[in-house]
Amino acid sequence: MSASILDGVMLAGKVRESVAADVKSWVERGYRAPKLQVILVGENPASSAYVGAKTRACEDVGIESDTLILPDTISEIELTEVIGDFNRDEATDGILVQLPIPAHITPLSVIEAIDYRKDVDGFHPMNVGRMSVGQPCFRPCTPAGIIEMLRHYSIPTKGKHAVVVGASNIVGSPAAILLSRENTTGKATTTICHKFTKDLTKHTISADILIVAVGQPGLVTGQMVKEGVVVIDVGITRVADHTTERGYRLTGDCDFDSVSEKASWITPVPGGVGPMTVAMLMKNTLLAAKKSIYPR
Ligand code: L34
Repeated sequence: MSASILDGVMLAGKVRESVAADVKSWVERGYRAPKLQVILVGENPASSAYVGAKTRACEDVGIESDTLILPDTISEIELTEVIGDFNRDEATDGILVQLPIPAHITPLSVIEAIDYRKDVDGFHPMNVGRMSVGQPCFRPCTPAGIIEMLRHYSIPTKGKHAVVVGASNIVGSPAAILLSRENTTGKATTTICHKFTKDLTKHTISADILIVAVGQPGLVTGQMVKEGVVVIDVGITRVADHTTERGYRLTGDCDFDSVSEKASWITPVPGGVGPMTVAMLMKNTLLAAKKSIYPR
């Protein structure tokens, strides 16, 4: 088998078009445009690139955005105070602190400082908890984007074996929750693998759907998967490459050539999950502005 491509750029475009239309009618009804507040701590080049993609997407769909860049020396208390100001600001609908943040700050403390009604990343324990029990919530953008892709391409998940490699709070863990829930697209039998998993291949080889979110180029090879598997490669690592203009290329966690020989579907890197993450953020920000999830 030779895999078909799950086209994240195309599908993200569709999602953004639909958000843009909804924003337009929201504003035509007399409401102000939704506003996203991005907070970037320090100067991580990859983070700056992702935040740039997010603010361009906002502009594209009619969402206002502002990026506050803070020095990497900022204390946890100062950062939570800044967040408190945005929590209280009526004109701010969504708040996002781009991760990673400097090591002296505890990410979950910062995330918990965000008003969960403005937590468009879906990382706040309130949203994670509500997702876990199947209540309306902000779903994390990358997992929500993965679900959207599976749905768009009519890839069944019910009763399938979904294997998630990587147990992060941003991707792996929430992806596994969404895939295993009975009340959403999901209903899959789900295995979560992580750095303590013994014999990774034993698990990946039985996957009908394989989601890899580790950040380790080439971790999964063709020999580790079965014929017909659907592969979602969330990894996006900059690997030095002096033949390119930027001096690097982006590489996923899967060895694309050998895995795509066996897979039925696969996401490319770039052009797969990344653009979907950005598109789902637009969707969440609109939901926040409309107070669709948490009416008040
Ligand atoms: N708070 N931190 C918070 N929320 C998030 O949802 C993220 N994530 C991850 C890192 N930190 C975060 C992102 O935004 C990863 N991520 C992200 C966002 C966008 C893209 C990749 C990762 C993206 O647009 N990727 C493009 C290529 C971009 C490039 O050229 O560098 C792609 O085609 O994959």
